[in-house]
Amino acid sequence: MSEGNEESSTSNESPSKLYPDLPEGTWKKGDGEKGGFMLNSCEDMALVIKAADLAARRHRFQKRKDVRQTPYINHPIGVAYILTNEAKVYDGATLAAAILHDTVEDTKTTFEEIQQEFGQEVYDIVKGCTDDKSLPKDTRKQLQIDHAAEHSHKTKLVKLADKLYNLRDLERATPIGWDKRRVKEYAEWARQVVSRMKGTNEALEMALDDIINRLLSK
Ligand SMILES: [Mn+2]
Repeated sequence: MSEGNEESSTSNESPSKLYPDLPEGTWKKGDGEKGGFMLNSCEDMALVIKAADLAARRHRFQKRKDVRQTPYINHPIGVAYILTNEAKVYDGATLAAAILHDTVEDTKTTFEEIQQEFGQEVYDIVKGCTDDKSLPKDTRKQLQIDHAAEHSHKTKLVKLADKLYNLRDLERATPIGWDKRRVKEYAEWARQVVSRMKGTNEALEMALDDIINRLLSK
């Protein structure tokens, strides 16, 4: 057995035993990495599951715009998964908000409900990710560009992961009713929004740059 196995042999021990200096219910992934690497408490996990339950119920009759009519809920879950898997974001409020980010814009869910059930921080992030659908589409798109730089760090994370998910969908298959020109327009608009949120998360920004460049050069 190599020395490298020593560490993994202790991996099923309670994290609080491994890191006795940390408060109950939290532990750090790796040692001494940035603050964003703090793993969630049980309360955070419960918040994320509660968000998944509400989002699944509210989006239950909705489909994505692809030919295969993918259930809509695949999108918010996928956005949260981009955050944990690629951006290495484990903050409970950010992940719950990622799962809920389209519930107010696209279902009967209200901001008041999000605030009451999930608290101020999740509410703030969801609010930052919600377009005012009473405005014309072009205005909404322009407002996203205009306000991109003003959002909180956590809101920017969800917005970047949302864009990345949508761009990957567009690259995989052109949605019903879309042509190549519209796909390029979306990529160009995404480039403008994303460029105003630089310095938020390196992994997300690199993945976004790559896919936007690919879509624009097609
Ligand atoms: Mn979305």
